[in-house]
Amino acid sequence: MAKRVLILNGPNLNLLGTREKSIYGADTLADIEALCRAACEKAGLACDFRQSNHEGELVDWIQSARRTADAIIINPAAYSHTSVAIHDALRAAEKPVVEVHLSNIHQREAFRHHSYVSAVAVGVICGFGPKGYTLAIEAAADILN
Ligand code: DHK
Repeated sequence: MAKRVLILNGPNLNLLGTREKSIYGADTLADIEALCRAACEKAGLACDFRQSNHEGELVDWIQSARRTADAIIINPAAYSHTSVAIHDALRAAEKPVVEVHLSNIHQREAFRHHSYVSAVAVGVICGFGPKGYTLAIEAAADILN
């Protein structure tokens, strides 16, 4: 059976394509989902792609991943910089985590330089736009195989 990867997207990423295009690019979240589905198919992984603006919903999905996923790829968006709850849920999931950011968060405002997720991630990819998701899928496939 194919290994399963849960790809989570945090708040405001539903606005991609219309939001601060000079930072986040012109691709919509649907474009990124299509990219991820193609990359997962190529890597032989089953893809579960989701977005929420709500911290608790993301925590619920991460908790469910304990039973339903083999790896988690997450762009926590603004919750990267604030959420101990998402950090704790990812730690409790005991699955490999790959963190993705579209932008290079280290080039931006100081409040974006720290991520609570990075401490529980195998690795972090930032600054490569949507390609970061395909790099994360390749990394997850390497970890799982
Ligand atoms: C997306 C966001 O919405 C921001 O809050 C983060 C991240 C960066 C990104 O680059 O994908 O600071």
